Amino acid sequence: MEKQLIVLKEELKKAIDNVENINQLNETKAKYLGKKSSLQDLMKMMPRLSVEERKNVGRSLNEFKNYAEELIARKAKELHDLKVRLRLEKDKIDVTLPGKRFAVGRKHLLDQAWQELEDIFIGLGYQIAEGPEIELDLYNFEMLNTPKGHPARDMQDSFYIDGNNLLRTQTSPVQIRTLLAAKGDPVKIVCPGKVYRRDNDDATHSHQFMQLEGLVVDTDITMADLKGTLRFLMKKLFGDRLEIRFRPSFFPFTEPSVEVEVTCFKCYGNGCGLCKDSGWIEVLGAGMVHPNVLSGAGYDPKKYQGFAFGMGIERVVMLRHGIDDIRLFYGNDPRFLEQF
Ligand code: 2NL
Repeated sequence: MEKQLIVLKEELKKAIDNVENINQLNETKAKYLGKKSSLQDLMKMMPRLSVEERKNVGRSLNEFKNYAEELIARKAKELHDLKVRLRLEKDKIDVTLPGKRFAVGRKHLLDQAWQELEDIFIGLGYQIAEGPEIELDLYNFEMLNTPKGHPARDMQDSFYIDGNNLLRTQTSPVQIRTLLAAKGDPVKIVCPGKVYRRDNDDATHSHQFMQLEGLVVDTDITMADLKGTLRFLMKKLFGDRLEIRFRPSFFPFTEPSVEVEVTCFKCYGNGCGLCKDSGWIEVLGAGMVHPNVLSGAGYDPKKYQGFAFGMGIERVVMLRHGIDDIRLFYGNDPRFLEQF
């Protein structure tokens, strides 16, 4: 019996050594430990042995079984490791190879300015209001104290869709819509957005550009509020050292109306090419909301006052960066866009 087991061990060891895959290993396992194995045959002899013999044989058989199981387990692990190694070798990637570089885009310069302007006004407690780009003549002109035939319409001669609808020439119609919706309550908004005018495109004009208009309507609003607000805005945009000044102007929807100028930020008032030796640069238009606009939108002009302003976003950005051609904004040339 002992001898038989020693031979069996040798045989098993050889068989396992020759195993090449998991199927073969399972077959070998069945052959040496399974129901029809010689081990089972030997086990079946046990009842016929004496107590003393049974103890010894039992121990030997057990020892064989442990030996066999350990060999099989070790082989199973070997086969598994081999499989993993082969797989890793096959799937190997060289992480030291240079990769493909993806170009990272950025926010368009105009979007940056748009966002910066919104942030400034949100900081002052304003709401942002937006509206449609196809507008009623009623909101774009009529309710802004600019009736049909008014000479001020010429300056923004427009893209009409039909007799009543046009591409908005300013974002003021959004402000009219806001006033109508507020039904007599105070309003404090800025309206950024695209506007359209039948301009001949040149270096500083485009048939489509962006505007930011502001409107504050409440009781006790004076021109001092307008001046303080715009002075703050100009300092944020062009630098703290600057001052602003008002010059008389005309808009149908404001009275009085002003052009707002800032100290030339290139020469600081000494005179240079940028400010045409005046020391001042014109940036935007503003004024106190015309009583006709207030009453037309349902506000009693004796009780309510308002100030309003409007500026071109492109113009502000061009001034800040010394950009001399508005068409660069819309050309999508990365050599231009990447600079900002
Ligand atoms: C410009 C400057 C301006 C306004 C826009 C406005 C809006 C309402 C009432 C009164 Cl609802 N005014 N907006 C005021 C002054 C100037 O834009 O150069 N526009 C042609």
